[in-house]
Amino acid sequence: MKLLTVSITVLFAALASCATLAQQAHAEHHQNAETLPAAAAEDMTVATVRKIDVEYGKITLKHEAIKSLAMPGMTMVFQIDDKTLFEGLAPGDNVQFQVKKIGTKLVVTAIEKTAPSAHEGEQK
Ligand SMILES: [Cu+2]
Repeated sequence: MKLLTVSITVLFAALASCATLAQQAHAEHHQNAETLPAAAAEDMTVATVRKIDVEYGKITLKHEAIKSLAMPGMTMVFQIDDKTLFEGLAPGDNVQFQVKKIGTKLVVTAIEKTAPSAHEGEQK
């Protein structure tokens, strides 16, 4: 009976050290392995300009899914408070933009052309 008790104790000790070793190995693995690259620089969404209304600060964009707003791709009107953002934009332009929800409004805070649009054959 005593022998049994001893062997159980040994067994538990062995198990315990095994677990400790396993944990150490696990921790080392995580330290050495994939240090994840920094998150994507900016949360830009791809879109095509449909319509621009500088006077009222509105722009219609056919946009792809906006992750930060959990919004699927669609065509919709956004507000642009900073009118300088409209500079150089025209319907048909392919753009990337950033949008922020301010109150109930979706305001474009950054927008830039990603590729020359088809209508821009004419030189200035
Ligand atoms: Cu939308």
